[in-house]
This record gives sequence, C-alpha cells and structure tokens, in this order.
Amino acid sequence: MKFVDEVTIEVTAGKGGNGCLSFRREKNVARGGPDGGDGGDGGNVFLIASCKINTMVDYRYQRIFSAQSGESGQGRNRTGPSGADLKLIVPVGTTITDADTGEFLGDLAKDGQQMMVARGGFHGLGNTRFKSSRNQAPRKTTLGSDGESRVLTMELRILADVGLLGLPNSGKSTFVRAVSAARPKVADYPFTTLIPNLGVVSVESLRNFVVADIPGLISGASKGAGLGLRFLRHLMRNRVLLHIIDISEGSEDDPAIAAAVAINELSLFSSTLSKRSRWIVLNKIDLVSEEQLILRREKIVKALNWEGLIYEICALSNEGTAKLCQNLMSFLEEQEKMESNFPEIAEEERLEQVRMQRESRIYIDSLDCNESLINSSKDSLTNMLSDTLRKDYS
Ligand SMILES: Nc1nc2c(ncn2[C@@H]2O[C@H](COP(=O)(O)OP(=O)(O)OP(=O)(O)O)[C@@H](O)[C@H]2O)c(=O)[nH]1
Ligand SMILES: [Mg+2]
Repeated sequence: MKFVDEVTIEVTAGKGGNGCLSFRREKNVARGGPDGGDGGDGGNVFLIASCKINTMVDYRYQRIFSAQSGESGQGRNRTGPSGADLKLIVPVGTTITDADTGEFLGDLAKDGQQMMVARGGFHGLGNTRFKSSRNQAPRKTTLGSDGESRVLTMELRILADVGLLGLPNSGKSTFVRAVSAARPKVADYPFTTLIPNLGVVSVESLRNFVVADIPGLISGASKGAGLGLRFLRHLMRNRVLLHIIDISEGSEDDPAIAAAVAINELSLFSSTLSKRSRWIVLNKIDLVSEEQLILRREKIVKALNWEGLIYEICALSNEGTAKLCQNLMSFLEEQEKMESNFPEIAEEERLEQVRMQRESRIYIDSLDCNESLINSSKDSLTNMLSDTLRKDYS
C-alpha cells in the first residue's frame, strides 16, 4: 500500500434549505393563512480517526468533498429534510491545519475521535414563521445560509513511543529487528528504509512500547536531498528520540561530524523537537577497538556539547540492546505517570505538539526562500566542527 502522509483537501458543508412561501388552500377554508415550512439544515463535514487505516492515499485521488445540502421547506408546514453529514475517515495520528490561515485546527490522536471541520448552513425560515397579529398573510421567507468551506492540510504523524533518528546505514532498521518482531529491510546501502516502520518492543509481558524506524537523514536534507525532511514529523509524537550513530564510520572525526549534521537538520526543522528527550546510541561497536570507541565517543560529546545519556550497542549481535530497552521502558512509564498525575505536564505536552507543528510548517514553507542561507550555514558548521575537533585531538 502506498504511504501518503500529507494531503490537502477542500471540504464544503451543505447549504441550508430555503424557507417556503405558501398559503393554505382548502375547499371551504377561506384565507387559510401561511403554511410555508422551514428548510432543512445543511450537512456538516466531520473527520473521524480510525486505527484501521494507516495512510491517506485515498485523499490523493479525490480532493474535493461536499456534504449534502438541506432541502427547501414545503407547503402544509412541512420542514425540508436536513442534509446528511459527511464523515471522512483518516488514520489515527492525523493533525489538521487550515491551509489558508495556517490555523491549527486539531489533532486526532485516538481511535474514534472526531472533529467537525465545516459546519452546515442554517435553514431558511418559511413564511409561517413571520405570521403575527398585524400581518396574517406574510410573504416573507428567508434563504438557507451557505455551508462553511475550508481548505485543509492533513498531516499524518505516526504514533510511537520511541523514534529513531540517524543517518542512512547507521543501523536503525537492524536495531528494530533486534528488539522487536518487526522485519524492516536491512542492507548495506543508504535509504533502504523508504517509509516509516513500527515495531513493538516487549520488555516483559504487558510491558511494551512502540518504536518507529524512519528513513535516514543526510546533510542537505533541508534542501530536499535524500528523502528530505518530511519524515521528521513522525518523530514529533515520540516521548524519546534515539539518535543512532554509526561509530565505525570513516575516520576518527566522521561520526561526530555526521552526528552534528543530523542534529543541525533536526533543529532547523523544529527547535522544539530538537530540545525534546533524546538519547545517543553508538552502534556497531563490534567494528571498533576499545580505544577508538573512547576517542570517537569523546569527539561526539564535544561536537554536540552533550550532557545526556549515551548507550553503546551492537544491533547486529544484540549486545547492549536489552539494557537500553529496559531503561526506555522505565523512562516511558515514569513519563506516563507524571502526565496522569500532573495535568499541567500533559497540557505542556499538548502545547509543545502545537509548537512543533507550527515550526515545522513554517520551516517547510520557507525552504524555497532561504535555501542558500541554509546551505552556507551547514557548510560553515561542518568546517567549524572539523576545525575544533582537529585542534583538540591532534
Ligand atoms: N557490524 C555491524 N553491522 C551493523 C550493525 N548494525 C547494522 N549493521 C549493518 O549496517 C548496514 C545498514 O543497516 P540498516 O539497519 O539497514 O541501516 P539503516 O539505518 O536502517 O539504514 P537506512 O534504512 O538506509 O536509513 C547493514 O548492512 C547492517 O547489517 C552492527 O551493530 N554491527
Ligand atoms: Mg533502514
């Protein structure tokens, strides 16, 4: 199935039905009085989240959706039927933004959650409504109002507890295979993973978390190089990011430079995302000596100004992965406890999600304009890091 994680659609709610102008005409009833009924309301447009689908591919083909309009009222005080609501099914994890105003409209993060995105028009009034003691035969009716119309940008951000960030070939998919039953493709060439994959990691029975393997990020991703930045949005919902670094890569400086480039891309995309919980995981420790490992690790700490956690693993042989998963599980359980005990923490998380959404959107929209600026800042960052590292370790 095709994986589509961003679509723009146009939704229009139904128009309200017009009120009816009619008078009672019956044998032997003179001046029967007004009997024009009201119109029916227009149908609303709802989005409903479902865990049964995981792509928005259907919205690539049909992009314009309209709910049914209400029908006009009729004589004998008959109200016109209301238009049926239109219910569009989207995957769980979809965020919705008004494409014209940029306003963040909502986030459908739970199965069955629904949201009205366009309100149906109000019905028009029939002439019966305008009857009064001074006007027994009103000829006045009103028209139904138009339904709301909106252009929506819908983005899917997959739901996972732990997200993997790293350059191609760093061993992200190998890690997912090592710790879960998922079987993403592994190969020794870049961009083996083309769409996000999920794996469930069971630490013990009833204690498990979901890990998301996303396509690798390379220098220049912000210009659209490789698979670009668009997959980074799938890391926004994760509670913790694992930055997987291939410690065996190239010369002594290379892992540190590569790590800094990945973090630079991440902060350009969303500074809020780059400040969320992140752990470093040095992979492929089987390919370096003990001394090399220490030296390269120090260079990474220096290049990233790192004060957080660092793990060392060999995803291929599963060395060090059990401890890492245990610690991830405890961290996630602790986070969940905090959020359920302290509503202000849950609220802060919600606000952070909105901030990340806004930042990433602004960034993606501005890419075309400041391409050259990003280029030069990336080159100078790489040069600066190489210089610093060379100075310190030569
Ligand atoms: N020796 C060794 N090789 C590893 C280790 N982890 C991964 N590899 C190898 O590194 C190569 C790339 O691994 P992948 O898991 O496909 O890397 P990835 O990060 O998912 O790459 P993309 O999907 O292209 O972004 C494969 O040939 C793996 O066998 C490890 O711990 N030790
Ligand atoms: Mg992969």
